[in-house]
Amino acid sequence: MPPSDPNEDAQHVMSSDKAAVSRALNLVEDRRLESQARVAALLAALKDAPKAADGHRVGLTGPPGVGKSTLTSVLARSVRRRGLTVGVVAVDPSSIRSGGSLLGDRARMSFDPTDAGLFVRSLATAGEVGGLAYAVNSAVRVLAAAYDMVVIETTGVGQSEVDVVDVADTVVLVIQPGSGDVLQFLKAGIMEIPDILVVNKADQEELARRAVADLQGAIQTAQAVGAAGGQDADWQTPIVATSATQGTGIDALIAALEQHRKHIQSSLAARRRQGEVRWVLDLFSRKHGEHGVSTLGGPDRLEALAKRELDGGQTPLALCEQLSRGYVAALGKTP
Ligand SMILES: Nc1nc2c(ncn2[C@@H]2O[C@H](COP(=O)(O)OP(=O)(O)OP(=O)(O)O)[C@@H](O)[C@H]2O)c(=O)[nH]1
Ligand SMILES: [Mg+2]
Repeated sequence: MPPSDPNEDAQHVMSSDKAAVSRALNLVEDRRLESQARVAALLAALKDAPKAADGHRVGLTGPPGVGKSTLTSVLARSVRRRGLTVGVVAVDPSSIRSGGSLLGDRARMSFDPTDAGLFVRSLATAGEVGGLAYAVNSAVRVLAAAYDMVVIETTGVGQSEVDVVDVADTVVLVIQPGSGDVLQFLKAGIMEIPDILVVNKADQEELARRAVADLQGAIQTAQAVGAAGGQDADWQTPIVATSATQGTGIDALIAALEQHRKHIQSSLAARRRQGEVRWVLDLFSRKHGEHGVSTLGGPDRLEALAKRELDGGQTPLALCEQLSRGYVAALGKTP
């Protein structure tokens, strides 16, 4: 197959051509050097996609088995009924360990394959440090250029390889009733307060009611002590009870999402830029460690540099490669 023209590919992606989006995501997953250059060119061509600016990137995260995938499918269906298009990417870090083959099972979603306004994809990538983070960031950019809403499903609370905060406008933490961990984390200020908290499996009514009340208390405490930096002081994290299997609470979830999207509207560009800066720095330090960071002048200098380059129009992906090259060159100069 002859290499395609990235600008042409970008046009197809921006017109929500499913086959083109799918090809773009294949490319994103492919970490061979020659593909990386094509990804960079494609992302550069997608940088000013009109949909990307207006869209909503929703991160759905939470412990294994709480119902994220089930919830994603009912959410997507409801959003579609409202006339908006949806792109979903399900991330499974464990697929790295298992060689990437399990992934299809992970996203237990039911979707209408004939719906042109709905795209669902699981993401896996083997090997290399930060490979999945690369892939997710790029995949979100591709989907954001093509669809009104992008949903990113990631498993995990706390230290996961993919920090969904870096790529999502709105972070939704999904938990199930009767699970104490999240409550403890919130109380102890270990966890960042999500933008929206969902108690799924609320068909277990009594347990769900208690979970909502407990969480309400924990969030109030956490917000009162100003826990988990970087949060909006003037946003009250709503707690939404849903049953993904019974389809209840979905309208309330959509209302909360819309409200949060509206709330961040005026700071959206700055928030996304901050996320990009964090993503670049995280990835760089994961790849090159403290030595890499100090060689390039320390965290503050690196952050300022990243912000300047991104403000200047550099894509995060290209910036990462540029910083890596800078580090390698600096190493070469060290006697
Ligand atoms: N009772 C009840 N069960 C649910 C609900 N939502 C999901 N489940 C069930 O919970 C199980 C896990 O659902 P998934 O949607 O795969 O959960 P997940 O969070 O995506 O799981 P991982 O991706 O493996 O972390 C399945 O058996 C679902 O049918 C719900 O609202 N109520
Ligand atoms: Mg899942």
